[in-house]
Amino acid sequence: MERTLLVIKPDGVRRGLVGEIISRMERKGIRIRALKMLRMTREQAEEFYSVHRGKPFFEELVSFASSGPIVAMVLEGDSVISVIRTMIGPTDGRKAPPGTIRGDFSLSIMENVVHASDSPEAYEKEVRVIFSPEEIL
Ligand code: 3AN
Repeated sequence: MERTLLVIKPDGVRRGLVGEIISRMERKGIRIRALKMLRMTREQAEEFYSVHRGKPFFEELVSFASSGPIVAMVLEGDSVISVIRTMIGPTDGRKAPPGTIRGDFSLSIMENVVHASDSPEAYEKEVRVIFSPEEIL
């Protein structure tokens, strides 16, 4: 069993897509091990996206990620990292195929509704920004 972090970003929460996205995870058979709503501080967002530090969109990304509440969850399942990356679709919502979360709900590369860890190493780093170990069941 593998774990991953899925974040419904401020645009997804603002647009009322929380239930839709959680429902897709549950229908797939993925287990929720932790779940919370929070607003990331600037410092948390900088740490969360530290691999993008120095890129032209970093500043805008950090501002966006800390612009409002997010819903973060730890999910568990067989090959869940790649399964969820498939379910969310490619970064650019304009190119993401219908049936994926971004393909169905985003027309933007920045405001693309969700984030999901892309490797076990990324999960370990990202989960620590948002959850303490006791919060994961
Ligand atoms: P993904 O979320 O698909 O793993 P990453 O990790 O390459 O994509 O990018 C992280 C976030 O940074 C994206 N979800 C998006 O919000 C933003 N982003 C990535 N590339 C760009 C870009 N070229 N212009 C603006 N924002 C971007």
